[in-house]
Amino acid sequence: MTNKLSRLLRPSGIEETIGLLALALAVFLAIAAAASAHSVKVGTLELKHPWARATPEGAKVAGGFTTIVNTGTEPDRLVSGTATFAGRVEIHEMAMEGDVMRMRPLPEGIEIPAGGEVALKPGSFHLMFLDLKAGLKEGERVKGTLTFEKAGTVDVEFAVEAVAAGAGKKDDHGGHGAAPAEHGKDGHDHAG
Ligand SMILES: [Cu+2]
Repeated sequence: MTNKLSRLLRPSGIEETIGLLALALAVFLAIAAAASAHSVKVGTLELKHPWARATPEGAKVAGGFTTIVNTGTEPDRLVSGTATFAGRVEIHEMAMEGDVMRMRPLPEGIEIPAGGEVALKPGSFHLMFLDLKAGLKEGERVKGTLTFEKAGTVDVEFAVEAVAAGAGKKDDHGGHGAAPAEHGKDGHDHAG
């Protein structure tokens, strides 16, 4: 009777142990993922993994990125931002003009469609941090705010990632981090 019982129990005991290990691993992975990919919620919006590009020595500008998801039934609009580490923040886009990649400020901001999402990413829409007070170093978190027409102002922590992070093809000018020197060249004098 006892033997029979233990034979019945043993396999499930092992399964239980494996199950617990798997659960522990899942929890660990979830925590690790949460640490590297944070997000911020405000109203019907979620800002996924806000990050800024680490800057080379002496740089005065940096790019900021995040994907903004709107789960609401009305569109909203990213209209402005601030940063503790920069004199001012502008909303920019990069786009091909003929065969040259140029960037331009978007004074009207960026619409986030109802039930849709907009990615601020290298080579596309981005935040432009101007008049940097200090360089941005990989691994640190820096603070700012973003303001939306409807959702209002939200505190955002940007994870600073490597200069080459998010760079796509070699010929896309490395998106933004490689671009400080190119800003002026492209006819956008950010110093003014
Ligand atoms: Cu820019």
